[in-house]
Amino acid sequence: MQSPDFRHRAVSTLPATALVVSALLMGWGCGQNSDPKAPAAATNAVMLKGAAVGMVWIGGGEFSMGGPAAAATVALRSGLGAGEPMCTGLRDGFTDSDPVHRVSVDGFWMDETEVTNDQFARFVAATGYRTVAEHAPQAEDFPGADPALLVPGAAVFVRLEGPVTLEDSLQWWRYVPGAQWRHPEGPGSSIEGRGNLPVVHVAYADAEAYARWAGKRLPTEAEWEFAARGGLDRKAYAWGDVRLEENGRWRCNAFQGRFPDADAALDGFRGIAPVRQYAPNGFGLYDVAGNVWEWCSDWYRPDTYRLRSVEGAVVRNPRGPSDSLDPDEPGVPKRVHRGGSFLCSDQYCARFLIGTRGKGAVDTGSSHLGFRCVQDGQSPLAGGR
Ligand SMILES: [Ca+2]
Repeated sequence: MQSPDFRHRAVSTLPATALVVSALLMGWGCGQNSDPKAPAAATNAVMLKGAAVGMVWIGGGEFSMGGPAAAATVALRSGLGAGEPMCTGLRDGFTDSDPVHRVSVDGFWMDETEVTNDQFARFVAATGYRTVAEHAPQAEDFPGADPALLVPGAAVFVRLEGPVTLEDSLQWWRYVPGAQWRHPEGPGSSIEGRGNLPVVHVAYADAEAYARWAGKRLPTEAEWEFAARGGLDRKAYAWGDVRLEENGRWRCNAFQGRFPDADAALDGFRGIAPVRQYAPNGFGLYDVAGNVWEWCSDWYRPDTYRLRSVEGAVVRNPRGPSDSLDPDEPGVPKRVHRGGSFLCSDQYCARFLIGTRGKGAVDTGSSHLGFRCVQDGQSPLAGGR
């Protein structure tokens, strides 16, 4: 499931006016497919440990971006239990990741894992940086909100005692005053002993600030997907076409059981997991599916792929549209999220499907949203670094 745009919405909605929309319930379109006539992925990506510590060289290449294709979506749907709730994308198609189209990206370095609490702590210690969640929302941004609610805080997933209908995501998300990266569940919680967990409650500006400090940048959506596919061509998942579990082996940290109140944690984790708990993908990247969503630098629009694919040519190094549009919240600038989180399941949000897309308001972090960075450079094969 996707991060709620709490900074924009929860604060406004806590007062009586309820503009409770659910990016959660919408943005999950499953993409229908289309263009599988494109040649097989001609990736030349090479996994090499680089001079950049904790990064992998992604050699770049051409690939089929988006999906899953319509036929693949039907197959995924047919594997679900009869009568169970179903992610709207699986049911109706992931429309914003359709059509599948050919894209190429140049080579780049990418963090092997999501940025961890320990890494983010070093950045904060060196710079004194304060995240968006540590600043009070400004009254002018939330007209009509109760001033008492304009306090620093962030969106936290809360565990419910029993089943609920899935129409209103604010049943399981709360704007928690005092929640921030050091206190992921709010005051009283801490990251003590959680240094190797992905940092969360990072807004887009926070992720960018870290990246700049580290001499890196956030990935474009195309770079992210190219890397996450790990050299596989048009597969449903980062590891191929088998589902999340096979012969007792789990592939990523997601949600099992009845969403959102009964996470069976069959994959070993209820909630967020440390990085590197599951096998890496073909390029040596960990947790590209599940655990926490990851920021990409592209603005989000649902029509990006459709407009991009009109010409039929290979799109080289796309950086996304020049502006953002989410028809459900047209006034809220949003960037792309990718990879899904520990809250994803076939019942609600199957965004661990590697071609699918998420989105989020740039000023909104949450307890299941993090990031990883990339860095420009030369291939180690070219004797670059
Ligand atoms: Ca899990």
